[in-house]
Amino acid sequence: MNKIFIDACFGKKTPYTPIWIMRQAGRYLPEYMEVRAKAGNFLNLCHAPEMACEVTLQPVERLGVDAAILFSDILVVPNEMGMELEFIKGFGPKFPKPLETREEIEALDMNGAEKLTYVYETIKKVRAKLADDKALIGFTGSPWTLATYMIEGQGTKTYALVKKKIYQDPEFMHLLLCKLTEVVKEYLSKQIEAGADAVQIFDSWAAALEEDAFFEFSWKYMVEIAQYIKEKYPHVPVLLFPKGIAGYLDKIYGNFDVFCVDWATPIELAKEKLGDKYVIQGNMEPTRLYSQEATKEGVEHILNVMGSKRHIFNLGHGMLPDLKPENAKYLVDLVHDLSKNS
Ligand code: 1CP
Repeated sequence: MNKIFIDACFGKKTPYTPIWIMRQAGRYLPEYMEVRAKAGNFLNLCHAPEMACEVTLQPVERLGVDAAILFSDILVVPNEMGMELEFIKGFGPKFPKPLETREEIEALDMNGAEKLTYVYETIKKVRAKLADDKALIGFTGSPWTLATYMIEGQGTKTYALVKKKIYQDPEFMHLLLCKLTEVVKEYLSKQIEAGADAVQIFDSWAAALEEDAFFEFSWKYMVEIAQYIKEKYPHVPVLLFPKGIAGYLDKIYGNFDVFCVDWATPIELAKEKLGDKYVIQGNMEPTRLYSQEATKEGVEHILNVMGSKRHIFNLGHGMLPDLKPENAKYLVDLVHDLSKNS
């Protein structure tokens, strides 16, 4: 059976515009909170395939989205490369011993992808239970976004530590980024072998970099990974999400299928600059979901611009935890209804 999300990724005509929502599994769903309480904490949940499978499927069942996204986190990769990781309630992720020296980079475990067996187990379980016409999206953080956390130790507003490395010791950065690129290639390959139908690379901190630095320290590595996956698995769509780089769209290049647009980039601009070359995913402003009226206005605008062609609907970043599930359902139904046969 055809998966409408996969057809859309390859630019094929589909009966309506497919939709999934970044962070569609998570704290806004009471059924997620129940499973998470059983798991004890977030990382335990990622490590338990049976429960991770259950929360991956929850938004498909409740919202009727066209794709599931693997429930995990980008930071399990550095964790399995040997960096201790904590998720602190009310604060977020933390690496208590961030990377400082080249020796520490050299000591990272290059077999990290082999150790992520719980992720592949989750994918196998999800694929076995998911309907044939729904896609399962695997994912990873980009080398740059992962490196940011590994050097800063946590989320940051200034990126001071990691950017200091870029300008004071670029070779340190490239050494780390090359290692992450190799592990991520293996990680995505293994996700695909386990049953992921498509893969998305999240570059959440792309906007921290000025143009030349973005292409040298982030995009180049994302494109290298995409090229590797496209050569090995041409039937698997690759989606790239560099968040916040509206100003650099003219210089985007590479062999991948879907360009994901953040909410601050006008969809008209993304379509004009990249719509002929790539399918576009995105990009409703996530807080519109607090109001059904604002949601309707946002959906109508985006669908009008994209004309139900070469487009996958999504938010321009993740769903917020205090959102009402019925508003997310309203969005999914509205996108399906309004894009049908148009
Ligand atoms: O239950 C909880 O309290 C944990 C909250 C949570 C969840 C639900 C975290 C901690 N991660 C996740 C799941 C997650 N993370 C998914 C699951 C699939 C989905 O439904 O979309 C995905 C794809 C991610 C990816 C991720 N983690 C990114 C890239 C996407 C993005 O949002 O930009 C990033 C940057 C992270 C790091 C991270 N993990 C968790 C938090 C709160 C954060 C962000 C922290 C920060 O802002 O620095």
